[in-house]
Amino acid sequence: MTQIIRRKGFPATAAMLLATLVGGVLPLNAQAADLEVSDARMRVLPGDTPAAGYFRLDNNGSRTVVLVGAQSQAFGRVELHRSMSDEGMASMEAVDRLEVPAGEPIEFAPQGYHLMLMQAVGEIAVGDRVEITLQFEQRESLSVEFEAVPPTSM
Ligand SMILES: [Cu+2]
Repeated sequence: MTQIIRRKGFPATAAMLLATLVGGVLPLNAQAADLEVSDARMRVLPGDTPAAGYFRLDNNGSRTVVLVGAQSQAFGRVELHRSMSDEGMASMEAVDRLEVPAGEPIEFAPQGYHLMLMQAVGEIAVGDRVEITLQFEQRESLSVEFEAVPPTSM
């Protein structure tokens, strides 16, 4: 009797093991799942002045991801920038790569990191939604909708 029960039990255990393995493999197809972008917005300014893109990026995975750039069909050129203030003088510099460790969210926000959105292809009005693709080192890109907000918005 004991033998039969064990034999009956084995396939069930195997099936569970398989389900666990498959469950562990499948997320590779949705690699962006452990990356979460929230509060994606862009401050639009009149004329040819570049817009600034802000967002929060959460890395819910187990390893560091590296943001290396962004692009958008709505802009001729997109760069990662960081604003700095040195003895009251505001300036900004381009950032080639930005490491986002697991569990340590990065905020793109005024006076800090931002996407510099240059050479707008068309007029962007407050309330518009514009798709921007964030590019990472050694993993698939992530498309995010940014909402256009007034220049006075934080
Ligand atoms: Cu900038």
